[in-house]
Parts: sequence; structure tokens; C-alpha cells
Amino acid sequence: MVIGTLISCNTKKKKDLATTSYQCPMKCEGDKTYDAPGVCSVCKMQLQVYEPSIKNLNEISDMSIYNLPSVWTNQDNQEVALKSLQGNVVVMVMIYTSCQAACPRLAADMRAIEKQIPEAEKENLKMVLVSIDPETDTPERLKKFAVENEMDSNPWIFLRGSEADTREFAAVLAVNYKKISPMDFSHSNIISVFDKRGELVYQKEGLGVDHKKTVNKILDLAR
Ligand SMILES: [Cu+2]
Repeated sequence: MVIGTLISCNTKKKKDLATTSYQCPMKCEGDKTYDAPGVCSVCKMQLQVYEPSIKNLNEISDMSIYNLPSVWTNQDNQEVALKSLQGNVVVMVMIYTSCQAACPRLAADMRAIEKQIPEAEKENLKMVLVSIDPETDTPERLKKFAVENEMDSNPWIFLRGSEADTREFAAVLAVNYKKISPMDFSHSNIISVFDKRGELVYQKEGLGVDHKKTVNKILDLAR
């Protein structure tokens, strides 16, 4: 299956390339490319067709969240390894379902973003809400929240994990949260966008902010 994906990616990439460029096989001039075939001006070797990092699409770097070993539970009480999201553009926010203040608005912001993404791009998109209150936010509770907010189908995913994994994940997102009463947390309001390899590429802080840049970023990454 992986090989199949690679081949189809390759074919697509090649078709998408408007022009072919050429590069010295010895990289005498670093990453320099030429518009026409010929020989390298340094080593005189025949230039090769240059293929931009096609192979890297399925590889993850040290910066990827897919290096995190944490396993989460979704609103259907299924185990979800973070890595299973790989290959999708992931839009993520941390919330807790009993929040009466910011979280309903963050959920609304997520929905506003999702509404601006054309159906075709949603094939490679996941909109993920991660609970900062896993103790209260059982899968049943997440399910109820998902249904009530019409977020119980693709591309929506609700996740809860252990306290430690949640803390670790929040650190990656630079999200701060703190319990301020038995039922309430104070927390950052940040929507984060990850590319298909799990690298954090864009963040927007605030409530009811303009989503144009976020949407454009998602579209760029999804295509
Ligand atoms: Cu909240």
C-alpha cells in the first residue's frame, strides 16, 4: 500500500511540474538547477532531471508530532495513535467540554474554518479537538459534545489521553492550561495547523479572529 501511494504521488508530481529542471548529479553547485539539459559547468558531467523532494512526503522529521508515542481515545472509544493521522493536514485545538466560556467559541471557530474548506480538500484533512480535561471528558462525553455540535463525522476527531500525554501535547502546541476550580480551567485559545508530516506550520491565537490566513494555509498544505 505504501509503495502504491509513492508511485501515484510520483506520477502526480511529475504531471504538476510546469517545467523540468536539471541538476548536476554531483551537486557541484549545491542545489542550483538549470532550465535546460547540458553539462555541469564545474565537473562537466551530464546534468540530471531534478526531482524536488518527492520522497520526503512520507517521511517525518524530528519536529513531527508523529514521533510522540502517545495513544489516545476518540469519541467512539477507539484507540487512536497520533501517527494514524499522518498524511492529513491536521487542524488542532485543545478544549474541555464543560467549558462555558472560551471552548464553545473555539469549537465555533473550528467549524467556521471547516466550512470554508471545499469537499475535495477534506479528504486529506482532520479537524481535531483534544481534551485538556481527560478525567471529565470520557469518550461518552466527547461523543455527546460531538453530536450536539454536529461534529460527529469526518473530518472531526475528538481525543482524550492520559494527564501526562495531554501535558506533553499541550507543550508542543504551546498551550497553557491550569485547573482553577473543580470544574474549570483557564487555558490558551490557540488553533494549530500541522502539515501532512506532522510538523507544526501555523498557529492562530484568539477567539473569533479572522480565519482567512488559517484557511489559506490549510488549502496550501492540502493540495
Ligand atoms: Cu474553555
